[in-house]
Amino acid sequence: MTALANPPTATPDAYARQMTRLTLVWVAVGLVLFPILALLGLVMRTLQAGYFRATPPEWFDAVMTLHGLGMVGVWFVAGLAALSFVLSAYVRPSLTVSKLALAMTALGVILLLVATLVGRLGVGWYFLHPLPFHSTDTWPAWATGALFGALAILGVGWTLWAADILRAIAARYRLSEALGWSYLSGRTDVEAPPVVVIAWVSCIGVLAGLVAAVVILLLVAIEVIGGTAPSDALLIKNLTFYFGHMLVNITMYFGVGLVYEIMPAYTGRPWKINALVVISWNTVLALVMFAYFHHLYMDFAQPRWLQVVGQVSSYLISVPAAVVTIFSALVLVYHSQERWSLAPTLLYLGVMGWAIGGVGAMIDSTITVNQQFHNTLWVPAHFHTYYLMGVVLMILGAVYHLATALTSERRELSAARRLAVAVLRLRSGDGAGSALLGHVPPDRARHDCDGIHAGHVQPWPSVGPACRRVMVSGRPEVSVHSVRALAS
Ligand code: HEM
Ligand SMILES: [Cu+2]
Repeated sequence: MTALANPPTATPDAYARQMTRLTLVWVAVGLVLFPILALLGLVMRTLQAGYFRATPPEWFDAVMTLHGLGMVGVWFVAGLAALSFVLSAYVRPSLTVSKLALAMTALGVILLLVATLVGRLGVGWYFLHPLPFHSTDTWPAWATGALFGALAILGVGWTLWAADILRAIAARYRLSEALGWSYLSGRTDVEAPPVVVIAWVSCIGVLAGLVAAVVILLLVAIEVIGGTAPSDALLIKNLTFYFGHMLVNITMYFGVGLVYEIMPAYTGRPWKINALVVISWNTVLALVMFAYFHHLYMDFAQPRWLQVVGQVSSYLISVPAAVVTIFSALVLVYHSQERWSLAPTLLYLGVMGWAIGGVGAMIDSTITVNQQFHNTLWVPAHFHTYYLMGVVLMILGAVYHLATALTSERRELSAARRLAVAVLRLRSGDGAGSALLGHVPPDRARHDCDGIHAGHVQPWPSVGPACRRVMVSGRPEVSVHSVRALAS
């Protein structure tokens, strides 16, 4: 395998080990839920094709609600978990907050499963107000309660998680560094890598979107508990789509951040911060909020200039977000000695799929087209393209990269342990090993061997300076070479 740009466990301390374990749990959650939710998609296609006509129609809506909220949630958390992991080479995201987010995600998922599969709640991901409260007995009131409970729990958990990433970055970089402005002003002493800039922009976006979700929940709570007049349906619809628009777009930026960080490990060329990257991602932060107006085209009650801003921003944002990333990725691989193993292939295909889905999105954000395409399958078609062929591939590529890096490192560590134990045995005897490499008292050797087997004594320090020079390097590749050299 190509040398890693940032070996994931460069500091083999307890933090790195726990971070690895936690990331694997997040990834496992995603890899288990994804095929189940995909199967639900297949169920919907089967029902649409006219099979199983006896199925009551509300099942389609319930399944679609679970599928839509579930898929978007799964890729959001998988993306943020993978991003936290690569960020932990530079900053220290809190493990406690991530664990809390994991527990809250599990609870939210259970509530969603119960609301849709038991309660048959079929409001769609956008739970268009006041539809959840007018089920005409298709679903019980508790299912609506479970939906809002799930949204509240997930919203709070993810807000804390994203806020903690910002905290971790702020602990090392100043705002001007995290946004790359210091780079533009010519200061190159503290250089935040692109993944830090992208993570910063993304987590600000996540928080903005989640604040909108919190406002929705508060308005609904005031209405239900306080018994006040119904909330303005258009306001709630706008907030809901702001939340959805931000969450989906930011999930793609998580994927792109992973590509920036991991792709150079395979092309052998760095993807360093530069003026283009800084200007692009600062522009993205500004534009992504305005591009949201493309969700307002049907709401003729609102001013016309909102729609115009929506179309113009949607067109413009494709330049900094997509075009810059796509061309940079092309430059990165062009004439490089890239070995197209699975991880870089998935990352690369993800960027290209994002471009294809993105063109679909731009077409849909054209007002005159949207008048015709709204409420047709064009809409799910374009976002399935940029999700399934885009960010899903990017995240899967990143996960594959991290998993191979971790397993080869683990294999190398176990080889190093075996070697260390053999060396200690040699050094504790009376023979040539002891004479050549330095003598170790037998009980000290036995103690170290036990510790190495149990995993709480590092193999490297216990073997002595002469052997250490061969074994220790900090880089797993070298240690494995030395193991092989000594074994032959
Ligand atoms: C893997 C195979 C997948 C299949 C077969 C599939 C299929 C479907 C189908 C048939 C619909 C209903 C469309 C309609 O009639 O309006 C749908 C909706 C949706 N899907 Fe997928 N999908 C898949 C993957 C994904 C992924 C990866 C995501 C996002 C990460 C996703 C997110 C959504 C969303 C948000 C909706 C709209 C739900 C709503 O309107 O409430 N799907 N999908
Ligand atoms: Cu949008």
